[in-house]
Amino acid sequence: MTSHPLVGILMGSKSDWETMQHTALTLKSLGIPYEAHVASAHRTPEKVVEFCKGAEGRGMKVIIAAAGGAAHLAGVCASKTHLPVLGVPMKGWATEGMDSLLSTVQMPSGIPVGTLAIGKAGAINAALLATSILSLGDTGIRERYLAFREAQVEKALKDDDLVMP
Ligand code: RP5
Repeated sequence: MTSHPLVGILMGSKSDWETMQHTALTLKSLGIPYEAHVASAHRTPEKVVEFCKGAEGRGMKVIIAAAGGAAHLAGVCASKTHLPVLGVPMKGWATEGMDSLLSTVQMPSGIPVGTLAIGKAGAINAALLATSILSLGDTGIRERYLAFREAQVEKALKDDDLVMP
């Protein structure tokens, strides 16, 4: 199994970690090496640019960028790397994350960001989508991802048993 980080998680603030820990936990559970950093498109733009420019050279395959409010982090990341960038809009703002969602998802044509749902669901799904992308070129990751999905089916079927009269 590869030990160098395949996924880079960037978040605009430490306050985003409460949500983004779910990305990290999901990647960990699937055996995907990652690294996570606080780097902001407006507070520390040079750090964001340096990270994204160096990501491919360091062996990374996917970048996950999380931000709230005027959430331009994912777009800035995507402008500095051709690697797939997945955006996770943070909740908890004046509009419950709609501002984050729209400013992450509404990229003008030419620089794509794959945007996930607001908050925890998006954080978990960003990890799963990253795993799906990685599974295209790694049979071990593919097997672990398929096993995860199968286990999820089994759990859902068991849950259904519980609610039957
Ligand atoms: C954004 O501002 C961050 O991504 C975070 O969601 C939000 C608030 O940051 P803090 O004021 O909590 O540091 O850039």
